[in-house]
Amino acid sequence: IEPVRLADYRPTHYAIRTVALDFRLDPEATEVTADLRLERRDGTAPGTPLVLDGDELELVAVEIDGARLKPDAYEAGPSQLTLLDPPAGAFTLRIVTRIAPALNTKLMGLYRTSGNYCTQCEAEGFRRITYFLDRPDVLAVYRTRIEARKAEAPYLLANGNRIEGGDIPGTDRHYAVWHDPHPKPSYLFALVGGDFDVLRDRFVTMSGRDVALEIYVEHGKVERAAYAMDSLKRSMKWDEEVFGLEYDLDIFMIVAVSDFNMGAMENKGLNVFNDKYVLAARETATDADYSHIEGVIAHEYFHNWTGNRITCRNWFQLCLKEGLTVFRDQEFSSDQRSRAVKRIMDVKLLKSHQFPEDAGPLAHPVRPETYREINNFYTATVYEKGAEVVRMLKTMLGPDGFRAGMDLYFKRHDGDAATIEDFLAAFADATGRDLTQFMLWYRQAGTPELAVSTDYDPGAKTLRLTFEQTCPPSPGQAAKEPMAIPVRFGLVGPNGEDMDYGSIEGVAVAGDVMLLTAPRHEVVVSGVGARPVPSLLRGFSAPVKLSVNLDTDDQLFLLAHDADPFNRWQAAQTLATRTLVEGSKALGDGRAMSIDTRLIDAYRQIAADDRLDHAFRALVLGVPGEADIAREIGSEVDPDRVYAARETLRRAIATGAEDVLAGLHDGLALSGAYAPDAASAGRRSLRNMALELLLLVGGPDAEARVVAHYEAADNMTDRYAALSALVLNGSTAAGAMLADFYRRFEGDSLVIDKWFVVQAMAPVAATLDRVRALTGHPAFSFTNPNRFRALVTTFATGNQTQFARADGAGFGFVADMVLDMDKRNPQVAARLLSAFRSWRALEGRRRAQAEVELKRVAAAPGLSRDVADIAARCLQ
Ligand code: BAL
Ligand code: ZN
Repeated sequence: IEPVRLADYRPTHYAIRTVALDFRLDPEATEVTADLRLERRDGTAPGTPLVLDGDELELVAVEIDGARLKPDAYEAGPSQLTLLDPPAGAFTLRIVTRIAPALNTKLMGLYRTSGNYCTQCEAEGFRRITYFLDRPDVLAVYRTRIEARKAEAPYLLANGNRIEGGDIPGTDRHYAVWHDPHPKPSYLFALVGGDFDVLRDRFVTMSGRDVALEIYVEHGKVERAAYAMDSLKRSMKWDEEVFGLEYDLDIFMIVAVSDFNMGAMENKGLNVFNDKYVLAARETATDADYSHIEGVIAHEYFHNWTGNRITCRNWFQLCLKEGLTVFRDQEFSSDQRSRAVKRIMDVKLLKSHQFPEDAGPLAHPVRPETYREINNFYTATVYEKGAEVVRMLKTMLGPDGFRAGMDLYFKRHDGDAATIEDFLAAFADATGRDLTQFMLWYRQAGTPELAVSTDYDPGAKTLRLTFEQTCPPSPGQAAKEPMAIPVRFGLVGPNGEDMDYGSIEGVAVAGDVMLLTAPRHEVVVSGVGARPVPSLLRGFSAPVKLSVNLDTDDQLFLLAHDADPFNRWQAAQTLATRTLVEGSKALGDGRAMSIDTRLIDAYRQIAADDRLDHAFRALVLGVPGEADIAREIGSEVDPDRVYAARETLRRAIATGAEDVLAGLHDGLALSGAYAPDAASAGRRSLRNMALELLLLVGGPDAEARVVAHYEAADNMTDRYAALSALVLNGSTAAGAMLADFYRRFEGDSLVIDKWFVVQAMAPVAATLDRVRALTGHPAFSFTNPNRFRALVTTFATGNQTQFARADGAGFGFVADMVLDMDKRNPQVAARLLSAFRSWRALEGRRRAQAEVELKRVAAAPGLSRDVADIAARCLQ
């Protein structure tokens, strides 16, 4: 497959000014009439052919200005329509296509979900509806007419405002017409037709626009949309207050569907959501679900400005809208909840998903310069690292400089299809800063490594800090240039408080941020009255791998005293990681694992410290995940040893803090009405962490405690915490509890997904057979992406020991699933295959097994572009 390259970008020869669409909805034969008002762009020679994209389309008719085209005037196939000699002036092209939503298993374009019609057009799904210049730099004003049988689709929705509608006399059909005044690219087009319940509300914007808010859900689920509605109103308010951005239509709609490839989609005025990010009730959704709903509702809403009003010139610029919008939703959640806790959770996600991606064969820059299949670039790098890059910009420019840059970006580019260069130019121009070097964050892949050595001279009262940055090679990028790395810092004095200091030489400093720009900086801090422990990269001020020559005592000191909560958490992670990396090596050599008792004491103290946030304490007690440890080990990884080391450390913490943990579990139970707010959720998270650890101590009491916790639970967070603790621990009572859980929630598909997830994660040899058997369970489905991901993708990405079994059977099963799924839904298949991305870091036997399976997939006939691309890149 030929790659698409950024360097080859050219604007289109023709512009599409307006689009009038007419849909006659039918499951097997929907007819789509598109009237496109086109004109040649300046500089295009008359007679230049017009080449429109298509995908699996059946052409019914094509006309120009009302006259049918002669067969020799065009060439048509399922994936292209070419007008050989278009008119010299502006003209209207009418294209009639026929599509079959019921047969659309890729869930791109127009498809069916639970008997309703819906669309997904990002990135290249619009071409599955009609022939079009299906790329983000072609902006047009859309008018959409939809017609359907009234009984089948009482609601007919599209982008913009509804301008007309009614029954079609003498038939059982009706219609609606929608008009979206804001020019938009085709990927933001949406249509929904179906039968729903609707939750309605209103929001008055800061300039007084009265906006109707509507959330469409499956019948009987309207109460479960209340939290989503509340999150939407808070998001609208927050964007006005923090960024001065206001909503721009009279209606904002969200439709929740059960079959969806992504989490949600920001179509103008008509967001379509995976229902797991809309529906929540106390008995069915965990606290994590609630916070995801809040975050995703905000994310899609915020796209209205960062994505829709200003869109991407081409798909290489995907991070222009995604990285920025993730940053915005992270900031929103930080303001709504606890900033420190949110920051730790975001960095955990970055380190466990993006760092491994950046360290393996699928590594790519935040703004890639080449792709074979754009669907494979909706990645942790584009989203999460993209958000970190925006965060660094704010750290470097300060809040006022950042806001000035954002304001200028909106002022300059509203209505444009823009680039990362445009984005950075707005900040450079608003602040007078040179961001040339900063641009490398968008262009260079790989996680920079920052090694720091510190040396205090008591005589001279100086602290010397030597910083050295390197960045490992990544595909297509052997050598890297030094990056601009903002390091937020403080010096923690002997009394545990931040110390004052004199001048700083050797690096540019603004406030508490040093800006590293060279491969090496020798920094001297003078006027340092006593030996400090430097606290570096506070708040994780740059997405780098930091190593500092601080010993255990210094790290314990930071864990106990650092004024920056993120670095307190990081100190615990650093100490635990050292213990686990050493421990897994020791276990491999047949030695016992050594655990410093001071570390266990520190965990105990954190657990017991009532001055600290509950959620924060729970996060500190969560030792690094298996993937994090594997990444730290780097090569020749044996997942069984990693798992054993991790369990040993967790058991040591549990044993060392047993009385404290029991006190927390007994004392933190909440009485009264359930609330999903951050404080209550934090309390539950600490109590559930205590429960999980207590089970590791063992004994009949521990298991009985978990069973009692399950029985007493009045919400899904607590109930599911008990279930996962038992299942993941391999406890004898797990089987009965799984059966009970299934019975209780049999009709509730989002909860049954959880039942599949927890079984796929069990780190025991029987899991593979169990997962294979569950693919035959009546509740399993290859057609519902959430269900397939719950069982199969969770097994591949959330169960390191069983996916990477030494006998290769886990890899073999997942490869079979990829090949099966690829025939139906290539995006879901490709996502599953990317679970192999760290295969080269495994020890020899497993590595060989993974390679066999990857090669088997790569050699299979008829692969989708999505899967072929991931297989080839994994093997390169
Ligand atoms: N644009 C795809 C879904 C999202 O990131 O919002
Ligand atoms: Zn997004």
